[in-house]
Amino acid sequence: MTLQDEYKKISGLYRETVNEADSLKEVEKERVKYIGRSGAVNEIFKKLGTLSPQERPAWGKKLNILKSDITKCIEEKKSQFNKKDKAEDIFDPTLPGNFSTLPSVHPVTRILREIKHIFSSLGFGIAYGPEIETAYHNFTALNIPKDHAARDMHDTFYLDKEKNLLRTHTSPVQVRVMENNDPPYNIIAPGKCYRRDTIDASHSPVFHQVEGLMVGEDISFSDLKGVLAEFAELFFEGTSVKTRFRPSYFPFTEPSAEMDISCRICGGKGCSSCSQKGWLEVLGAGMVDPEVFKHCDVDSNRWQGFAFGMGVERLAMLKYGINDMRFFYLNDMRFLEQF
Ligand code: 2NL
Repeated sequence: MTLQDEYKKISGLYRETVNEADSLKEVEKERVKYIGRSGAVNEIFKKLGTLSPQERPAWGKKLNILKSDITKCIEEKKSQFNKKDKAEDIFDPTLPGNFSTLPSVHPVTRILREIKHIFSSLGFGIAYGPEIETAYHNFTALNIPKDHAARDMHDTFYLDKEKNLLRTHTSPVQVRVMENNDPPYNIIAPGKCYRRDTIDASHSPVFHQVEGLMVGEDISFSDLKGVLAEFAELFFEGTSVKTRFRPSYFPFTEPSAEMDISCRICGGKGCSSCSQKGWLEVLGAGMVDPEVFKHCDVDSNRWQGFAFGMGVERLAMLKYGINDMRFFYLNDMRFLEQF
């Protein structure tokens, strides 16, 4: 093709192809194609040498004008895309937000912390102990005889024939505190417990318990009632919860009692969540049996006091109105995100 033909072709073509580009990348391709180092215009410049000296200056001028026209056309096209990109970046306060979940504390951990905080405020210290226990600390020292139902293979995870096991409650922590320290005692023992239970709405083979022990020279059943009613008041804050104590039986306490709270759903009238009773059981307690003191070498003629035990999952279910314990262990984000 002659210089003249090529000039005609390029000058008639560039507007159309540049305007057809539908992205900045495409426009850049067009720029390289027409006015890049080895683009079409430079190729025409190379052919200036084929013209006569008379013709050359005029064609040189024409080619320069073509080059600057193409440059202008490309810049205009580019600025169109830039404007569009900027418009997309503008913050639109009417659009829905990006909802991201903030990290939160597991409901069982939360309740555990609340219980610890309340008893700390009432003057209790916190004691911890091993989850692998001896049958002696878990049963014998607590006056649970060898043929007692709780010792049955069905309830306990034994690690060997009969000596070591996974603790079935946190009472052995309190036994160890009494073994290793002189009275008075004023402690709680929070932690994981294990039982060979089938999972259902109210059972889990791993669960959490908080036990407590208050022993002194002048601690009576009135102190038991006062401390535990105060705990209920603080734990179920602001709902004017009522408490009542019913006689019960535990091998490690005498007398023994269970504490109920008035049902917060029906206000005590009776509904399906309290089995029409108007009351819900929250914990077990009692005066430490002298047999237990004897095992721990504590003089029961001088020292007396009370102990109690509560299930953390149970308290969490009561506080949050959850009817199935399995929610705590499924780790479904739709459940966990609510805490
Ligand atoms: C319940 C009942 C209870 C205790 C736990 C205890 C511990 C020692 C001595 C005497 Cl070292 N007692 N613990 C006493 C009464 C009740 O728990 O239903 N827990 C969920």
